[in-house]
Amino acid sequence: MKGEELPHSSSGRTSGHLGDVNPLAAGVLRRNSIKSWTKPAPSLYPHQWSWDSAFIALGLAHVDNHRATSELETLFASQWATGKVPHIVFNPEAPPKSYFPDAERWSSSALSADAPDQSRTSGLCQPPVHAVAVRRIWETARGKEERRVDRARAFLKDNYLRLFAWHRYLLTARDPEESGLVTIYHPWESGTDNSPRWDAALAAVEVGDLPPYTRYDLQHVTDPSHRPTDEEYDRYLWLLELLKRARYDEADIYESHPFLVKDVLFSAILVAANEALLEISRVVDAPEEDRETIGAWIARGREGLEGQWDPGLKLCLDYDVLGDSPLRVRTVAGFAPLIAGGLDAGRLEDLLETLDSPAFAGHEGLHRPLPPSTSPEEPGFHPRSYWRGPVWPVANWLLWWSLTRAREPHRAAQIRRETIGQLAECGFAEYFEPFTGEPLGSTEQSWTAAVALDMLAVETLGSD
Ligand code: 2M8
Repeated sequence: MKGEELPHSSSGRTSGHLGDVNPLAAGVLRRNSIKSWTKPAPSLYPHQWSWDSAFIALGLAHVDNHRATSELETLFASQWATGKVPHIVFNPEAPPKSYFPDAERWSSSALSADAPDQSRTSGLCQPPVHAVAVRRIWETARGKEERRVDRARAFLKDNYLRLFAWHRYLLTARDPEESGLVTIYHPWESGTDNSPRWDAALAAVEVGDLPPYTRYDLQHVTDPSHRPTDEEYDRYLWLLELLKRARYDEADIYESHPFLVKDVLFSAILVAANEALLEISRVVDAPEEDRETIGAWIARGREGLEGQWDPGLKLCLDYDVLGDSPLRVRTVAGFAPLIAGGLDAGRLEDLLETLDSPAFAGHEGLHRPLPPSTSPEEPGFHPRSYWRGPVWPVANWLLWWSLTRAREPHRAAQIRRETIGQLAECGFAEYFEPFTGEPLGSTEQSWTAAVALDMLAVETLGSD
């Protein structure tokens, strides 16, 4: 794709006009696109990431339906035999020494017969936003010319079984207890990598004899404090080493791994994705039996989340399987029941109270009333460090979308207005300092642009 100049000032900020956000966001996705898929960011992330691609497809559905479908098809082409959709599909043409851990370090196809032969992937997975994106592709095609509707229906038909296998994997291999909650093996699976959600469970991991490594991520950011620390990286790499020793075998991992955590955000996204899958199953005329199964998955997920509710904090908490205890930290993940949907009025009120409280969007001194990824009242809060405090547009999207589904249009509209305003003011950064609005991490982050496209377009869809 040919690059196109943005009206950027030297500080990397956009023009400040709300009306410019849509074309500028589309430009970010065009510049980050490679063949049939899109890099999460120009240089920091040179491969295909799973949930980034789902968000990217969601945004692309509004501007280029064909690209939206190819984004997901490329990702699903690397699905494991178990149904797992890998968290990274490596780009064989990425510049050398641009991202670590690389495909060699994961060695997934050499170690596991379940890994795909034709591509190289990581051995982990990420939150399953994909069915939500597939449904969006359908929603944006519906009511358009016949050819487009037929193409979208065919795409749904081709991908329904892949989505079903992906969700079944999460409901079985990742929840042998049938708790309704997904177990993650690594903070990278949560997508909120260095969040203090994981501090206690990670502290219990003893790092053994770690093969040497060099971090390349630090060369792409202006300040290393925006990224996880070296101590965190040692633990991340040690957990990877242990997964390799288990040859990525789920039963072995469950037996021996020192990091097994029930992730409520991941689990809630799975519930919402199952709602989308249920709708997709109707479009493709799937067997009634499938619909019953998906319905049962939704109910089990919501029940599991209810069991993790902390009435004192008025938030939902992750659960450390090995420590047999809830992880009592206030982060945006705590709004999981809102994302899962189907709430009664009391629970919704509790969550809205927490969202508006000084622990989150009501905190004094915030640049904009948007929830920091970690509550500023938490000891683990850090306003510049990645998932420890900065505001993430992609997390705002999850809340905006959930509030819309919960029929809270005014609150949803406020998040949308502030998010789009932030991007108009500061550009499509990966994340933002909550008190100053300073853009942090990578510039031109694809999913930031994608959620802006979706937020700007969806009100005209009339379906959400
Ligand atoms: C971040 O995670 C990767 C590891 O997967 C990294 O820091 O190197 C997270 O923000 C994750 O949620 C995201 O999918 C990925 C690519 O944007 O970057």
